[in-house]
Parts: sequence; structure tokens; C-alpha cells
Amino acid sequence: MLTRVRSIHSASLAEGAEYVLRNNDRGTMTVAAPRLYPHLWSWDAAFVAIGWAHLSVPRAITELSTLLAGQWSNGMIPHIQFSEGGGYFPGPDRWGTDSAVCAPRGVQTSGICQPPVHAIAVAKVLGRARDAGGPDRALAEDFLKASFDAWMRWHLWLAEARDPHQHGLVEIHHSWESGLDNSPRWDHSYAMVSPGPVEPYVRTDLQHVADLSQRPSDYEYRQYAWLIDQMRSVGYDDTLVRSSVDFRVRDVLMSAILSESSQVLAELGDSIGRRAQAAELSELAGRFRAGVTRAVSPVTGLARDFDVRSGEWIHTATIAGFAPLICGTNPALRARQLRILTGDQWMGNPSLAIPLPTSTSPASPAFRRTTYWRGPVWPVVTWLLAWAMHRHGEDGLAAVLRDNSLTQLAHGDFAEYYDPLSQAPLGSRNQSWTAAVTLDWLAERH
Ligand code: 9WN
Repeated sequence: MLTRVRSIHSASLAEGAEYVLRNNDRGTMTVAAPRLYPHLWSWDAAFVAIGWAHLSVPRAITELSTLLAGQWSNGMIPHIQFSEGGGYFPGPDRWGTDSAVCAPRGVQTSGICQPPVHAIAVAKVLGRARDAGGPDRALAEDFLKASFDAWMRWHLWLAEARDPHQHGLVEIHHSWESGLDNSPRWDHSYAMVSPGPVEPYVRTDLQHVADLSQRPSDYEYRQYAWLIDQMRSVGYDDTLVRSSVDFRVRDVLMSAILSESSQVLAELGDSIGRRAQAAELSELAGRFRAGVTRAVSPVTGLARDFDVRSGEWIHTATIAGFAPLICGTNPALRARQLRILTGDQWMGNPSLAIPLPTSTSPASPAFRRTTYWRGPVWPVVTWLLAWAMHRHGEDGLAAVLRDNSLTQLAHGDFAEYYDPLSQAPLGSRNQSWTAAVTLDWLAERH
């Protein structure tokens, strides 16, 4: 049985989180981090909007509107929308999306996507606005009505372009699309990506972290650049990319997020009388829920990704294995997954300083305590899990996740990720989404 670690939080933690968001605010977009990520990232923007909703509902809506300004005509919401500020590799020139038929004009974006957590943000912002009432409420209701079709097109694009044969799993073409960039769940697939000559580039990320081993390796970056060059060379055309890119994996966590977000969007649609669209979204949620449940290994009880090129399931024990807890599944599997999550291979592992879900199981040979998505705890992922727990009726575990996270965050550095054994902050500091989820958790506790 997991214990809840008592956290001493104070108004100053909320003040610190607010400072981070305001400091990273560039007017109509919040950069993901002040130096490491000086642009708007798609799934970051959703979490950031949830944070903003506690400070200003209009500002939260601006964030989501800015994000939508970058939407492609096929429905894709790109993973980066570039600000005026430079200093990030790969920047707009490397992506070269100007030549992509579907890319928007007048807004510079990358050419891939990220997990569709946005409907969750719309629902959270609306919930907050409804509580506030008055002009905030009216603004948020109007925003939902005005933006509903755009969110719907985003979900339909994922379902059609990334799951054309209806496996109930979203196919990704770069590990950046998963948001869990160098997770060991991708090692099998990257072993088959042998970069040819790539145009020269300079990594900017290494200028902003003290310990380079916390970031992906140079070889991994070469593979990342190679995949971008491959997609750019076919103009980011959905069909051509699928038939030519060297990385093709059905991502089980992204699929679970699409499923649950589609259900949330269906509920939002129902609330504004868009019944036919709501029914279509619920059906989509069911299709991806079934795909995620089918991806579970009967042996380990964890969900697996599927490598399309080799035709193999990927068994590495990462946080993605708990995808069914995000989108709901049958009661027996749910009970089994909850036992695993709270057991000694995961949150109950005696080596952990605080019982929290790590990005890779601390009992796995692939676990690296300080390397990016290979082991550290990411507060934003904990938030997503806690949100899902709450939504599916596991309020006790949701509260444990929240309180233990607030303990982890108590120092106010708002790090991108944390060493699960020592609690040392890692990666960027003053990361926007870390501040945003802190604000949401603090508000929930009041
Ligand atoms: C590449 C912004 C993003 C997050 C991702 C995280 C990291 C980018 C990078 O930062 O990725 O997209 O340069 O490493 O992995 O989840 O959205 O915070």
C-alpha cells in the first residue's frame, strides 16, 4: 500500500508558478521553457492553458487560439509553432514546411504532431470559466462553439491519416511525435534507422543543460534530423511519408490519449448540441480504446507499441504501458494495471525517494535515472495520469499522485524532469508545463 507523502506547500509555490508562466509569456504564446524551448509546443500549450485558466481565463483561451492558428489544412496541429525568437534546432528552415501543401501561410511550424491532449485543456478551461461565471464563462462558451470543428478535424485527421486501416492505434513517424522522445520504447525501431548524410547542423539544446548526459545523444539527434529530412523531401504528404519514412510505430500512449480526448470532446460537443459529431467522436474513442486494450501483453499486463517495419510488439517497461489507465478498459485489466503501477516494479519500488511513476520502470535494465525520458519523473505525465485516475473514479490514487508531486515540486524550480532516486531537478528549469500543472494541483487542494 502506497503512503501519501506530506507536502508543505505554500502560497509562495503558487506565486513561483505564476511567475514562470508570466515570464515565459510572449503575448499570444507561452514558450515551453525560457531558453531550451523558445517556441510554442503543441501538447505543452494544452497544459499551459490549464495553468493559465487559474490566472486568467482570457489568457488561457488566447493560448489555445494561437495554437489553432498553426493548424494545417488537413487538420494536423503541428508539434511546434515558431515564435520570433530563434535559438532552437531544428528551426523553421530545417523543417522547410513552406513547401508543404497543407501548411498554413504566415505561421511557421514544424511538420509533425504531438499527443492530442487539447480537448482535455478545453474542458478544463471551460470548467474553470463556468465556475467563475460572468464574462469568463461567456468567453469560454463562445470559444468552444467557435473552435469545436477545428478540434474535431484534428481528431479525424489522426484517425484517418494515422490509422487508415483502423487498428485502433495511431502511427507515428518520429519519436518526437510521441512527446517521449528518447524513451527506450523506441530503441528497437531506431536500431533500424541508419542515417545517411544529413545537412550539417548545430545542436542548441546542449547549450542549456549543465549535464549533457541528461539529453539525447548525438547519434540520436542525427537520427532525428534524418527523419525530418526524409519527411521534408516528400513535402510532408501523409501518404508519401507513410511509404518512405524509416520510423513507423503504432504508439499506444498516443492512442490512449486520442481515445480519452475524443470522449472528452464528445462530451463538449454534446453540451453545445453537436450531437452527430459527438456520436462520431464517441465511436472513435471506442475504436482506440479497443486498440489499446488489444495491445496489452497477457504476460506482463502492460500495453505495448507496435513497430510496423519489423512487425513486432515492443515490450520495454515504460510508462506508456499504462495507456489503458488513461482511456479506460475492462475492470480486470484495470485492476491488474493498478496493482502493477503501485507495486514494487513501479511507484512502490524501494529505491524511489517519493512514490511517483517514473518514465521507465526502475526495475528495468533500460532505466537511467537522469537521462531524459529513460527514467526520470516528468511532473506533467504524473498530472495526466492523475487526471485520468480522477476521471475514472480512482480519487485516492489521484490524490496520492498530486500530493507526492507537490512534494517533489516544493523547491520551486519547476524542472522539466526529476531524478527519481535523489529528487534532483533535471533538464530545463522554469518549464512552463511544470508550473502549469503545479497551479492546477494547488487549486484543486484548496
Ligand atoms: C522536441 C517542449 C518539448 C516537449 C517534449 C519534450 C521536448 C523537444 C526537444 O520538449 O521535446 O519536440 O527539443 O527535446 O520531449 O515532450 O513537448 O517542452
